[in-house]
Amino acid sequence: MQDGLAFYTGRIMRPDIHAPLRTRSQALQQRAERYFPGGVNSPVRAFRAVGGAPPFIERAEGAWLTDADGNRYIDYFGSWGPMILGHAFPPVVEAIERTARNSASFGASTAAEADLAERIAACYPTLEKMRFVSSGTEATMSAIRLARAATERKIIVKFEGCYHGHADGLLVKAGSGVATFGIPGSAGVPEEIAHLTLALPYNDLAVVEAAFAAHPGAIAAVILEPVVGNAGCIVPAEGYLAGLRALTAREGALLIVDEVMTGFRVALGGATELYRMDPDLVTLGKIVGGGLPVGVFGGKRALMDMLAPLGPVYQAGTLSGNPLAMAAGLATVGYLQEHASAVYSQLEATAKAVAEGVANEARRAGVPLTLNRVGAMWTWFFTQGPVNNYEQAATSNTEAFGCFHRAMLDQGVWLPPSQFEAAFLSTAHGEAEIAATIEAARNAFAA
Ligand code: HOZ
Repeated sequence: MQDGLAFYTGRIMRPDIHAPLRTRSQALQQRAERYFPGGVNSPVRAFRAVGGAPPFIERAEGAWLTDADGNRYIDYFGSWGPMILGHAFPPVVEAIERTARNSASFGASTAAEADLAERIAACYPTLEKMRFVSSGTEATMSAIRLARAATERKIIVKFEGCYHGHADGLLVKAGSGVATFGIPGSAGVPEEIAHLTLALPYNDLAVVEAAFAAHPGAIAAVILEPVVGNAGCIVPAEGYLAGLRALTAREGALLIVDEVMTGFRVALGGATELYRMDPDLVTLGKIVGGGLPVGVFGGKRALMDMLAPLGPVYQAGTLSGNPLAMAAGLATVGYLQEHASAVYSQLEATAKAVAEGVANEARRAGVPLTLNRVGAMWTWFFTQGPVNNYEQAATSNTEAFGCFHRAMLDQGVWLPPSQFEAAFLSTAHGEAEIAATIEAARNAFAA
């Protein structure tokens, strides 16, 4: 065993820390396994990468989750991103309640769709026109269809460890659950489709240049997470994003910036604003729906007008622009817009305090750990680092991460249950939560 890494054995070393009882959660998991593969409706919820049974959540308020046994946890995954204002944020709850009284769905247009679009366009000038869909997967899938139609080309460039939802062509060397479970792609994706996706290392412009040289006039689009969240948090190198913009423009390919995770998270205008990007298409999700299922794709007017009913590219959805989702999105985006300066400076301060506080505890305990963070989105990689691409992220000691995760959970701190996911916090996280989290980490690292 290496120095300072005794907790790698899988034990919490402080004898006074015990896992709380989770008997109701365990029973609920057993019942769920009768109906759902792995007992879950999305693989990353199954805790397979960190061990232990996942607690079932009964309710949540602000920064705190309560499980079916009444145990409470400080939430650092925020429903995988959307809950930037904390759980059951009153203006969001009121907006949903008010809207539901007029019926949950019409399958026809409502004023709220343009109300939300107007607010989004004010934060993301690239989105001259947009479409609402019901998930991030739908948004990226539709953006790619549009890019192929606009360029009359077939090949898509993506980056290893980036995850853009579970559409066939985007699962090649993907992040999130695909990286968590160590599978190279997905069974059921025909080779002919996988071959149309080139997965390249992130943060390396030369390989993108080489791909364009190897496939002249054939690459329709480059899609990326501008700050990677789905391989854990990876920060774009200086000049990388601008370099991709210049390369794609030169080669007549489109640049699709997937801001499903970073949108309204790393800044009000997401990474597009933070890194002054000018992409052709942007995808959004998570926060923009305030916790309800929403995705958005949009971009330059001429491109978007290729969509039916104006143009030949087909895309549709029964629940697209759903009134409840629009209401939750409007309440969330409206609040963020109106309080942007206070919200984003608070998020930066609290995220910095907790992310660096835990990293300092690791350093004191002699545990090799690399912290990557952009605003209220970060990852503690259990490796010496640096971590600038998926290959480097994959050097992390995932067993150590699993031990750390269990030790934190048992002390009431719920981290995303995979080394290859980003942690998030909300405006509801305050000094008490930060202090309790750092103390829990100190205990977890105490060998
Ligand atoms: N897109 C989420 C973050 N990686 C994962 C959510 C899920 O797959 O359930």
